[in-house]
Amino acid sequence: MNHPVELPQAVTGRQKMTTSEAFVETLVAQRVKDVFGIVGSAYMDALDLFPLAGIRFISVAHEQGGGHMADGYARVTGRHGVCIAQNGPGITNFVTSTAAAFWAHSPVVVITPETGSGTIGLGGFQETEQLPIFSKITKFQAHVNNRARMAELTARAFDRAQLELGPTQLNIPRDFFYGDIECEIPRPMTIERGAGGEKSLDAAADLLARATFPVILCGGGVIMGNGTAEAVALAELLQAPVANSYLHNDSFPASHPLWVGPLGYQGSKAAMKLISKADVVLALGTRLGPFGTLPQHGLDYWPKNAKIIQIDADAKMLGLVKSISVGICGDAKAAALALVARLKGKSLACHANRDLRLADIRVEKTAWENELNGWMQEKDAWSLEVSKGSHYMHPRQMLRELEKAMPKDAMVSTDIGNICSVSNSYLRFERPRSMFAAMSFGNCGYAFPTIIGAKVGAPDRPAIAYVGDGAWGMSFGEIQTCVRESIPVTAVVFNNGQWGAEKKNHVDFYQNRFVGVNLDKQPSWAAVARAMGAEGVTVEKASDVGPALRMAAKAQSEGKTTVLEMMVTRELGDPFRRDALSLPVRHLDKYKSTAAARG
Ligand SMILES: Cc1ncc(C[n+]2csc(CCOP(=O)(O)OP(=O)(O)O)c2C)c(N)n1
Ligand SMILES: [Mg+2]
Repeated sequence: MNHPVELPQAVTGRQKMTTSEAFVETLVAQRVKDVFGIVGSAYMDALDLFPLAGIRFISVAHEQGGGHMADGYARVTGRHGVCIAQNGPGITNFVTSTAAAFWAHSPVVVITPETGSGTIGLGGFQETEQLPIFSKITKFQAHVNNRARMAELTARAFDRAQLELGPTQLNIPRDFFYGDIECEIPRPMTIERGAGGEKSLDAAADLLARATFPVILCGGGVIMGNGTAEAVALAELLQAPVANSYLHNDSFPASHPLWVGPLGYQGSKAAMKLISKADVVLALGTRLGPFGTLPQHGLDYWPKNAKIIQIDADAKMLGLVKSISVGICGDAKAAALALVARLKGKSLACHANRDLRLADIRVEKTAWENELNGWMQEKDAWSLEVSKGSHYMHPRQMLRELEKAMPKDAMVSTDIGNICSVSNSYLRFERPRSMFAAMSFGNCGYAFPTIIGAKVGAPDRPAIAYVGDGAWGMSFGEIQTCVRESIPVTAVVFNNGQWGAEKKNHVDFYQNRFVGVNLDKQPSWAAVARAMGAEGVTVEKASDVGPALRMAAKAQSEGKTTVLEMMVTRELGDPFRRDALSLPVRHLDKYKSTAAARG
């Protein structure tokens, strides 16, 4: 149990209270226990009540970090993540984290106190229009336009975040935290989602019964809908291979014989080869995001002639990216159960060739594991050149060692960068709510604060962030939060002395004309960690990686945060955006020397 203490109850019945009391009591009713942010005069009257309301205020180093922490907290608990800050600059610092939570489908409530209603538009202090800024990165915006509506609108922001699975904004003119109202505190809405329409479920069951090579693609909806057991039951009934959608490696247990690994950038070749053979794909709880199904490893694997059944809780996602044969607007768990019920006892075409398909799965998985075992370093000319003579580790070699030493039940967040992306090949999980990658928003600086929030939500689980050194420069300030607030985590920092993912584009497309990609004169990140009151360890040898990770995980149980600075070569894996870059064309004489050579 993470939170053995009895949660305080909100007051019941219509009664007189201040608006700050109404606001805080609504948080209590919504079972809020932790709020991330930086203190500010704008909401001080409400903040003053937090301790007696049983709400912990976690004081962070930068509001963006606080927003990511709320995201990590929401992703691991399934409950709301909450962040708050000072009007104006504190709130604009939430923009990136809110956009990231939007694409991670995290129920984060972003509380944004704003300039006082009496002076809006006069250009006083810390004023900016706070609603337009968040309008495209939230699922719902509540603006408290009247003191009497404080509890109602606060509750709605919470309900909508769960209902639509994404961040919502609660905008409150700061003077509205003062004053008396009479109100009743609304109770949280209970949301029960269903399996989807009967006809579409029938059509899906019919397609699956006739499929000779069905493949299941498990997405974030399986995780958020707590539907792993149902996905396993469906897979076992069909004896179908199961791939994870991009960056949702925790959507199906990796030890299961039907698991074949993740699709997408640096994903599993076994998953790609098997899905390419599918005649029916069951996309369970995935929006089939475009980046997640791009060709990889030279494989254009998406089965263009297969029938696609897509199940998503958000009706707007059905058929948006890929054309589908059947769209089911439903909850992944309930839909999987409904399909099992329909298919049980039916004669299934895929049972006729079951043994052949199972053998296929085994062959492809073994081949991919063997390939990974032999792929300890990158083999392109540039990587060979920069790693020649280096006594540092090969990134892949280090990632394999981390995988082997990964503590049981660990939560891992990953950042955006070349090495973090390559880690997609090596991250395997047994239970959902374990992998917190920076999702489609793809912002550097995501992983470290996100794992801090996850640790607050699940204090008994080992919490590990994978971060490139460039992204680390953006986010290491939150070590202060770990130390100050006693939130022990482990950051694994990949020191390759470069913004590697972008440098790879210079290598592949711009003939090594490097601009702004080398991270020279970096401090020792291990020494920085120690100076900030955490543990800091520099790791140079592959054989030291496992022991260092195990030690750092153990230190978490002693309350200590550790930064493991991994010294790796400058070699680089495949580029991120091969799909979006072109060779340079130049018309002006002045720039001709930078044009791609013809030929
Ligand atoms: C906030 C933000 N700024 C810039 C980028 C562009 N970008 C994508 S990957 C990357 C390089 C990451 O470098 P590092 O964190 O050192 O990891 P590496 O690629 O070296 O493994 C950059 C700058 C981004 N995704 N997010
Ligand atoms: Mg780097």
